[in-house]
Amino acid sequence: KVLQLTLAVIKPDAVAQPLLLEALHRKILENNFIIVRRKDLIWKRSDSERFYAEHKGRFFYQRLVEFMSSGPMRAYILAKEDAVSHWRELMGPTKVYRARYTSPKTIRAQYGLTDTRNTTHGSDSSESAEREIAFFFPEFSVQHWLEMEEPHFRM
Ligand code: YYY
Ligand code: MG
Repeated sequence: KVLQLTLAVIKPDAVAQPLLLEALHRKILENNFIIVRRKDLIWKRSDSERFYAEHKGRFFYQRLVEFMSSGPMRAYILAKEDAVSHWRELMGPTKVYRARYTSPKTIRAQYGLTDTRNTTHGSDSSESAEREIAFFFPEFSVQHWLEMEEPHFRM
């Protein structure tokens, strides 16, 4: 089976709650993702603006940029078969109240505070995963990982 990489981020609202951070880490493991890399970091406002450039001009852009640079985050590179869609499924819909209505067992439904403070990020395609992994982990080489690490996880 082919392992796919995705970027998962635990946002500042969730990192601020140590037990929630721990629970989300556990959830990743319980769902059989391989934790390829992990990093705790704090964004400058300019990092936030760059990462969310596609949303510039939307009504929530300022509050999003502000929030994502408001405190520590934890980023993971995760690997699994269909990692991108599996992590998105676990997260649930972007909007917390919609998530609570349509998919109450998802992370955002259970722990999200608002549409902006929605606990987690996940790449939405393998193309955005590649771009977002490079953004968070500029030192990471997919090629090197495929050669040196991925073979150890083959079943
Ligand atoms: O990929 P995902 O995070 O599920 O949603 P996007 O539509 O890409 O929006 C990115 C980010 O923007 C979202 O996680 C929170 C914020 N946001 C918001 O604050 N208010 C909205 N109405 C929509 C999105
Ligand atoms: Mg998105």
